Amino acid sequence: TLTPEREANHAADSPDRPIGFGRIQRKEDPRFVRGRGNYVDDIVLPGMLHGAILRSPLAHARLVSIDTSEALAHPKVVAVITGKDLEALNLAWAPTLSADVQAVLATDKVRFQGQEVAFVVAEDRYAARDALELIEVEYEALPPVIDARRALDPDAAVIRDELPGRTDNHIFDWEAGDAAETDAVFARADVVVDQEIIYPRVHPAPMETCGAVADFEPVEGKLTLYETSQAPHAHRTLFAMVAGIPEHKIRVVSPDIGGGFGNKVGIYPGYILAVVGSIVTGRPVKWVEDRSENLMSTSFARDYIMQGQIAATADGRILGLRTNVLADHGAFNATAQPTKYPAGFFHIFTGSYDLEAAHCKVTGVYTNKAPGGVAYACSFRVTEAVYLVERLVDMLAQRLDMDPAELRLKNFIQPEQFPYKNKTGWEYDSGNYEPALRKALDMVGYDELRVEQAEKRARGELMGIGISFFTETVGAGPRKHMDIVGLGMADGAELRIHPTGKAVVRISVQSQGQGHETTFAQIVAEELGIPPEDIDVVHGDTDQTPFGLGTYGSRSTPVSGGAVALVSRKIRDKARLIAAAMLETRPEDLEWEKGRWFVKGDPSAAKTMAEIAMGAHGTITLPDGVDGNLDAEVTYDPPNLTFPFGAYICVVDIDPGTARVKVRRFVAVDDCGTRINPMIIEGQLHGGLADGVGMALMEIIEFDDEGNCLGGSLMDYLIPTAMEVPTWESGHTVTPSPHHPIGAKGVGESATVGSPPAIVNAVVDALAPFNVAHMDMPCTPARVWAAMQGRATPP
Ligand code: MCN
Ligand code: CUM
Repeated sequence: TLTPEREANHAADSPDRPIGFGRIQRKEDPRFVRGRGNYVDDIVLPGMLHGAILRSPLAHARLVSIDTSEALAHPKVVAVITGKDLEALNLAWAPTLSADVQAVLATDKVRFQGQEVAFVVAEDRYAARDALELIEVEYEALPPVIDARRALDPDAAVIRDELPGRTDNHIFDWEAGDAAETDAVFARADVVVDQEIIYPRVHPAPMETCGAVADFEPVEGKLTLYETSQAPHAHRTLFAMVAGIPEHKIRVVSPDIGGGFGNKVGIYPGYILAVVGSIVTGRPVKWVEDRSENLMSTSFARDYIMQGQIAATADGRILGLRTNVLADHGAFNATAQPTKYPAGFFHIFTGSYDLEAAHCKVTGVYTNKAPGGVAYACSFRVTEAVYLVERLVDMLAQRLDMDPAELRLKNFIQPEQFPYKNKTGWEYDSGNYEPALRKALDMVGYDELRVEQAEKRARGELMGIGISFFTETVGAGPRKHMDIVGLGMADGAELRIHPTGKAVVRISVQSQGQGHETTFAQIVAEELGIPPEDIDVVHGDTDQTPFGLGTYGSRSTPVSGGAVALVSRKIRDKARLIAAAMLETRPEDLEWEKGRWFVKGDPSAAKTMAEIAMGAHGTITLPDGVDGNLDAEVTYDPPNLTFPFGAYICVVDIDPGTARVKVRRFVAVDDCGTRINPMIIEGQLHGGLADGVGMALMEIIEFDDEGNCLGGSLMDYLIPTAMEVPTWESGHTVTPSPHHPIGAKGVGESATVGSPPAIVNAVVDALAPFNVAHMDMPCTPARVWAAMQGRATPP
């Protein structure tokens, strides 16, 4: 049987589908379901060579020597590049997105298992891989720093000893909120809950791994780079700065992308090596990593050790929150986030509650692990923040013997308090939390579930109900507060209406599966009344689209969505002037109705957008100041971020014999303001909820004492399948953003951010008979079993 959602989706392509916002089927899907997508690995250029990367087997070692002679003698090998070669070109080190540098190929030391050591370029992929085994590398092992808690010990090996004056593994200290005020609030609290909460290292593991095809044309000096990128324009500027190729001679193309989830924000050594390979050989070079390379060397996520404290009165009024975080950033600080915020947007850890004080401090450290840290639908670390506060609130409820829903309802920021300034510097744009939570409670049948749970407990069965309520902050800018390596976070849009009334809109953001070709056409359709199928959305090619910072932090709708609405309105205004000339009346006498301008009081005297477009390109005398054609462009600098929110409730059953957790039900009520395409929103939520099940129950990238990565394949790094997830039950409320042109807030990361605490809260709730107060993710059978035995989490 079909869920109501699926039934609605089946009806989505009915002839009376909306022109504008609404449930329409995705324009991009016909090519995907027919296998006609065009991914980086589908690109084949004449004379193209293939690159492969030799990676370090050790986590920390001095590089003594590299002998490439045998590899070079391989009949199909065209070039072998080492760190020494790059040093000569001044390309051995590249700047990261966090004011650090990262080795493109190791020169002095290797600093994590899987680090890039040499690059082979050969006639085919197999030969390139074979030749890797012919390279002789001599390493001198060094003690690795694996446990972030040991990284600052005086006797810890210094990982970044190549940096002048470096004597330890400390990267940064960052804080937000008021420490003294928070201490005072804690001092007068009746109850304080104090818990170490770990958000383990996980990996976004997109279906398509990272890759690039570099094509350097030596006569023109033009580089065309096809790459898996969430931010083609920012990448182009960085390539110009790193490689010294003038920016107008670089074209970055991100074709179809098979999932990004933050994994494709940064610039990896492989991309740079493909470029160097093409320059050196004079031929196009393709580099595509395999699954293990992706899991072991590209941007991981989380890895936060959080000591969290929550203070409240005896009757459940939350007073304050405080946390001290140790952030493991791996061997190079390559996290991607606005410059001002080394811990991303973690300081929204005050959540959805009206507090008197809050303070957080984050310390970043180097370890001998892969770099990264901001990925996997994290909204710049709101994931960690929501997990922390929602676990602490649940622990407080347990301590006070209060219902967790009740406790949340009692402490929510109230609707009349918006725009709400929180204690760490955010201004929440809008919110109305209670109806969302009440709706979720109704949908799940909360009271009946608690009765069922009590009955089951009496019989020795383990059933848990977990709630989480999250507030996100997504849509970075504005540019004056937010930049990435100096590039202000604003985005452009260009809209061109062809003479026949068909349109093309060019945007600076880059879809990796979010359905932008559909939803951005819908924004134009809503504003201008042109059917979405008549609007082509162009993205992912720097030669064809306006500058902008790209897709991450669910910023496409909040930022580029705003740009597209405004550029449409610019066209609508211009169309009014042209329509007035065509109708021989004054613009003030015209009224807009979706798709046409008509004379006030005489709806039959009207010009449709198509007629106006033809007029704009035709022979009529245009009014003064109107320059013909129907084109416009804007750059949108958002005044603030948007603050979507949601109420999630999870029901789990735990097998008392095997400790296996089964997610029986999951209700998600989301509020992302104005909804452009409900079907796409549900798709985003379903994917994010599955992520949540993965992180809560299965996924972790662990290391042994030597620094061997234990999550380097999908045999070891478990991700959920249809077998592990329930049928999602979703609902929504609508609280528009007051500052966004169409009132929309981002939604792409909401479910990944909001769901893990609901699931862990449910697991801990199920384990109440065993007096479990907290357990760390992932709640695998072994860990749950240990918790049931009253033992600490097993390794
Ligand atoms: N949308 C809507 N109405 C709203 C908000 C959004 O209809 N009020 C639609 C948008 O128009 C868009 C989609 O929902 O088609 C997601 O929009 P948005 O929230 O703006 O997020 P982005 O498009 O910026 O996508 C980025 C976000 C991030 S940061 C990660 S990580 C993630 C995610 O999207 N990676 C994804 N979802 C993903 N989904 C897929 N399939 N693949 C990924 O790599
Ligand atoms: Cu943090 S993952 Mo998304 O922002 O690309």
